[in-house]
Amino acid sequence: MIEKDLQYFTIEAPTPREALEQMRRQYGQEARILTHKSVRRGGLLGLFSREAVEITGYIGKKVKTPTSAQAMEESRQRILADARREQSLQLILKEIESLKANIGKEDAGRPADKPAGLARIESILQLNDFTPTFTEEILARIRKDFSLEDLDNFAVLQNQVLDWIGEQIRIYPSIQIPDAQVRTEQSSKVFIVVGPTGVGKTTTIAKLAAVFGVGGSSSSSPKVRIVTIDNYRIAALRQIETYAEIMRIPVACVESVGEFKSFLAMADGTGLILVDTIGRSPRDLAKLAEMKAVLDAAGTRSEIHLAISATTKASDVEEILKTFEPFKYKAVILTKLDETLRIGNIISVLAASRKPISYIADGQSVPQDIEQASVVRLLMNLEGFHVNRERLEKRFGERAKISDAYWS
Ligand SMILES: Nc1nc2c(ncn2[C@@H]2O[C@H](COP(=O)(O)OP(=O)(O)OP(=O)(O)O)[C@@H](O)[C@H]2O)c(=O)[nH]1
Ligand SMILES: [Mg+2]
Repeated sequence: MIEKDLQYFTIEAPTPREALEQMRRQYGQEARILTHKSVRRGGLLGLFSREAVEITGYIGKKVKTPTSAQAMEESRQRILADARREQSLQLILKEIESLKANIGKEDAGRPADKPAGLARIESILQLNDFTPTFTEEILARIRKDFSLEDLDNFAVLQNQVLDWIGEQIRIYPSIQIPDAQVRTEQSSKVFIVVGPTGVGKTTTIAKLAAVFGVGGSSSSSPKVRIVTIDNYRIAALRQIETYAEIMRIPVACVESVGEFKSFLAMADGTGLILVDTIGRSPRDLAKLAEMKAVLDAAGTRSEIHLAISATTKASDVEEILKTFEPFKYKAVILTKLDETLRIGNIISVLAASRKPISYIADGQSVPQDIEQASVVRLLMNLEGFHVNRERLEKRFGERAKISDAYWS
């Protein structure tokens, strides 16, 4: 008979990431999450509040209380397994002996099959969920550029690998709002966020509106306006209206091409028009086409960005990138970075499709949990590497927490 002896725990931390890290630290790899909820602390309607995260979970240990027949069978199996392991060990030892003998005969500088440094990098890349193709490309570069001797210096090796990963990450520049004096209808920036359901489009729009709306506006030409085409759902409309009201930013709703065109004409002189869209499943192609027809009304001055949650697995990211391709999005906004410890999957897929990242969102708090995308921020998120931040900043430039502007 096998029983599960479960130990339950509850952890509260400022962010999901810290909660996950604390769980790993305290309870190890075996720990499993049962529930996960956000607890808000202070603030008004989520604005300026600091959220905490509470997770509950368990660690399970299998406890065996066998009958005597089972006990005999089990010890028989254990002895057989030990014997097999012993045999495999003998085989491995033989293999090592023959490898040792062969290394001496190999040409100088030709790498053996998988030296320790290479294997270590491979397991770090796997730990971070880099795709097999991305991992293989990095390993091939190491084999090409590093001699066996160089591979012994792991510090040098990992710095080189971090540089190679960093070079694969493309960054899209942050929004530039034209000066008030030169703003016309045609010079307003129209920044549209599309993406699958629930990834954080509306929250991102609210964060950007707060950050870029700093400095206020004259009553005739607001610096920032929000427009939503997500007015089919009352709750969605209320959500953005609430944010807009608190931030004193005008918000409008449009449903058709005609309405969007009239809105744009009316919004003449606005610095930045942020467009929140309907959350759509990538499979809902008819609705996506309908939405695209409305967005096309903004013409060439509009810029579409695709929001993707960092928790999405590689194959789904590929599918989302493809489905939203007709929108000709300029860059990807990576949301919910705080909810995962592994981002190799996203880095791999974006590198393969050559798509840049514009912003990174890492929490529910408006407006603080957003920053301009930077190579350093993403590399700092990788697990298993000893990251020298200063070196990376010299190589790739510094992080830019755009919401700092809000508080200064
Ligand atoms: N942890 C975390 N949660 C986020 C982040 N961004 C948004 N959220 C949360 O994700 C949930 C959905 O956010 P929304 O902004 O409503 O997502 P959406 O894409 O507009 O959703 P739909 O309009 O329904 O498609 C909310 O609970 C947000 O607080 C983030 O960066 N990190
Ligand atoms: Mg929304």
